[in-house]
Amino acid sequence: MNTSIVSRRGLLVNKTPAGEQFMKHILIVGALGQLGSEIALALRRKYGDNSVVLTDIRDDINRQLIESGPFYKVDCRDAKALADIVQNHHIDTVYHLAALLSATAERSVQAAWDINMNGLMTTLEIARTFRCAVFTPSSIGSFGPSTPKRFTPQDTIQRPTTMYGVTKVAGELLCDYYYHKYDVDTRGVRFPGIISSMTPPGGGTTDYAVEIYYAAVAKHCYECPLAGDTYLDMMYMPDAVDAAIRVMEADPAKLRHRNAFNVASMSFCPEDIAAYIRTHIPDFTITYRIDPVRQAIANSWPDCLEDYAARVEWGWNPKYDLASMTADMLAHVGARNQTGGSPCSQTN
Ligand code: AKB
Repeated sequence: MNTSIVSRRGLLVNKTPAGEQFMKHILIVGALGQLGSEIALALRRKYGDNSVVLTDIRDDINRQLIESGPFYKVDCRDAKALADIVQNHHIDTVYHLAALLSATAERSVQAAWDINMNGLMTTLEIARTFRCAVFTPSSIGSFGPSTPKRFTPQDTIQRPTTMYGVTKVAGELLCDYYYHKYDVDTRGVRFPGIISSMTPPGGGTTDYAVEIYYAAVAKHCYECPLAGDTYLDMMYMPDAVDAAIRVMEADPAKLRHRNAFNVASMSFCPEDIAAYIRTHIPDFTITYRIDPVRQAIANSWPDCLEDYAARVEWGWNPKYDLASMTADMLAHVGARNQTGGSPCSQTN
């Protein structure tokens, strides 16, 4: 029988007989972004539409998701509005997903600090007051040029050279702080670039790995903003959603780390992804027009992470590699784009 118990400082914890946690009433802050919209779908499917409350700063996209359950248009820094929602819906778990991504953050440094840090602080304070668990995504962007580049360890040097990275390291530390000081059940993973056929990313360094599939289907060619040999960790969305849910349901007794677990599933460069696309679209071509901002960010990040802690502590086990993801992406993007491709003679 599932039970609810109270932890040492008053945190309400819902547990299955096997010791795993389960969530009853979930709030997603930043629910209409790339990650949020697919985590929202998966959580609504698993826990019920009315048990998963969504908020976002905008309400002019994804009507279907907005209308499938409770939704509020709220700025992630609006403490009063979020506290009211948490109280009224008896929220026990918050997914805090509102953030500016790396390339946007380099262009809007102060806004990135404000949204990424004050947004997270608002959620953590509400979680402390109302005794909620919190999921916060960190990123491969929390590493920098002095971090070991290959098989980057779980616990290692973190001296990022981007504003996004600065906010991600600060966020990891803040979440650890709230756990140790206030017993808030904070958990999280360091996501790589996320690839999805449903919701486009926005303002990230790794966005090319989504754009390339759309360009391949529509035009059989792609002009890439990163150099052909730039290796980065990437992950297909179903695995990312699985990580975000699985880490929150993990038995806390088994967690030695809490926030910022390295999670890896594949590492590739633009030349690699182009080669895999060519196995489906033989005349696909890739050309390069390097964006210096994105290239500098990518050069400062690891090539590939080591993720032993996540595998041992909560059973992280990704399903997709570059071959299976490419087949799935091209099938989904192709199904949406029935107009067919045309040879690439014009610019992207
Ligand atoms: C970005 O490129 O900024 C993100 C990330 C790796 O965190 N996708």
